[in-house]
Amino acid sequence: MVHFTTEEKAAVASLWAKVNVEVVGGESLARLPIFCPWTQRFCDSFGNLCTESAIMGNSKVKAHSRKVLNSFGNAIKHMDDLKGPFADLSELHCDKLHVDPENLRLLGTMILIVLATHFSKEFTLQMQAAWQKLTNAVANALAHKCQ
Ligand code: HEG
Repeated sequence: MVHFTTEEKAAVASLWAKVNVEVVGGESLARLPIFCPWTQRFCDSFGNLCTESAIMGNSKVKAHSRKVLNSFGNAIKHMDDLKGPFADLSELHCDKLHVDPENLRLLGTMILIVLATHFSKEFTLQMQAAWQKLTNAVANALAHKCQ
């Protein structure tokens, strides 16, 4: 189990307070199929995903990304124990959707990239380290049932 220091928790929370979940979530999720076209196999029901602008403007991608980012908000409230709160989502992603755990990590990386772009001044090395720890921990909690 990863341990977050008080400073790391404070760093994560201070940036999270400024995050617009729809914008950051939308751009992060949209970047997944742009950079990793193979993930599109999960998006059959999402409509037009053929071009970058179609992905960025896709309302289902936006709605889904809001869900994904809100579950990061939930993670921030439970940083000392992510496994419990993510147990059901782990079952969904591993047993039902068969998402490759590598893609769970990739989405975490896309979130880091988007945060760094939006908050370039605040995204210090310390801030990056704290967020990277969180995105890894969330990916691990989600992948827990995939083994
Ligand atoms: Mg997943 C559903 C969170 C990565 C594919 N994902 C969901 C839901 C949440 C969530 C909260 C809604 C569950 C519900 O409605 O009960 N996802 C989530 C997080 C992460 C992630 C926090 C990041 C690490 N998801 C992820 C990746 C893929 C994926 C990488 C595929 C490459 N998720 C996926 C699909 C669904 C969800 C296909 C079902 C969408 C639907 O049918 O509405």
